[in-house]
Amino acid sequence: MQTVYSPRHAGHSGNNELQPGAIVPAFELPRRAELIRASVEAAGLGPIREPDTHDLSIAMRLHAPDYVEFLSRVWGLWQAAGRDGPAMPFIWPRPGLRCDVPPADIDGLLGFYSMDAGATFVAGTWDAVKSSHDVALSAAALVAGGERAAFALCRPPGHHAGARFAGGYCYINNAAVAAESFRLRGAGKVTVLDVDYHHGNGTQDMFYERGDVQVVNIHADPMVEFPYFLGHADERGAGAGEGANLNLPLPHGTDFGQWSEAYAVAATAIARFAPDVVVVSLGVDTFHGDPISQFRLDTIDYPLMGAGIAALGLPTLFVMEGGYAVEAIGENVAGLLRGFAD
Ligand code: Q9C
Ligand code: ZN
Repeated sequence: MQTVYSPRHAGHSGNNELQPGAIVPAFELPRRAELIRASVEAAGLGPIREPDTHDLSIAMRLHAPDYVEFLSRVWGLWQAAGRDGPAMPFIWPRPGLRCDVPPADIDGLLGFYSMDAGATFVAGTWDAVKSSHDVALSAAALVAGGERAAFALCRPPGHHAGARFAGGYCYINNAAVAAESFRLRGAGKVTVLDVDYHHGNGTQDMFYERGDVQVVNIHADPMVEFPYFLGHADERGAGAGEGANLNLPLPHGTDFGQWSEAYAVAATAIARFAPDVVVVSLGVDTFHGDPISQFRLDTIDYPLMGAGIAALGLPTLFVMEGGYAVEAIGENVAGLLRGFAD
C-alpha cells in the first residue's frame, strides 16, 4: 500500500484551543503526522510519496466557494488587523442571529465561518490545509487507477469541516473531497466509513441528501461528546439520501468488543449499499490512552479493525483524521494498515 504525505503540514504549528476554563496548546500537532510517517516506514507498508498539486474545484463543489476563499485569506486579514499569535474565533451566529451576512471584520468572519474555537489559524495553516487536500486527492487517484488501497496521511484532518465552516481541527473536508473525486472519475456509488472517535458531522451534512454517497459513522454518542449537535441514531438521510446515512453512537467506555458489534452492523449496511469504493475516515482517538477521548480500544485491536475493513472486499482509501495519544499513534495507525494489508 502506498502512502501519500506532504511535509507542508508542519507549517500548521503552535495552534491553541479552549479547554474548560483554559486556553492550551492544541492537541492536534505536527508531531502526530511525523510519528505516523515514521511508523508506516518502519512497518514496511510500501512507498511513501509526496502529493501532486490539485485545483480546488472539487472542494468548491462541496464547500461554499466563499468559505474556501476565506480559508486562504484569514492569515493576511489577521496580520492586517495588527494581530500576532493564532487566529481564534470568539463569537458565532446561531438561530436568532443573522447567519446569512458575512461581516467585514476578521473577528466576525472567523465566527461566521466556524462551528467552534477548535480550528485556529497560524501563518502556515492555509498551505498545510491545501497540502492535506492534495494528499487526499493524490491518494484517491492511486485507488482510482487500480490500487487495492492507499493511505492519505492528511494533516490537518477534515471530517468536522462543513460546507461553510471550519471546526474541531478541520478546515477542508479531505475525505468528502476524495469521495466526490471517485464519483467524478466514474464510480457509481461511494461509501465513507468514519471510524474516528468523534462523529464526522461535516461529511454527514455534505452528503445527507445524496443517494450516491453512503455515510456510516461509528462514534461517541453526541449526547455526551463533541460535536454534540449531530450524530444521533435517528439521522438516516433525507430526500434522495433517505437511508444512506447510518449513525452508530456508542457510550463512553466502549471497548473493542462493543465497537466490533457496531462494526458488524456497519459492514452489513455497506454490503447492502454495494459501493464501488470505500473511503475510511481513519481516526485512532478510540484508543484508551487518548487524552481527549473516552473509548477503551487497545493497540492490539487496530490490526483486527484493519482486517475487518479488508473483509469488505472493496477498493479502499484511508484518510487520516484524529488521534492524539502521540506515544501510540504511529503504532496504532501502522497496525491498522498492516492488519488490512496482511
Ligand atoms: N474543550 C478530530 O478528531 N474537542 N477532531 C473540543 C473542547 C474537539 C476532534 C474540546 C475535538 C475535535 C478530527
Ligand atoms: Zn476525532
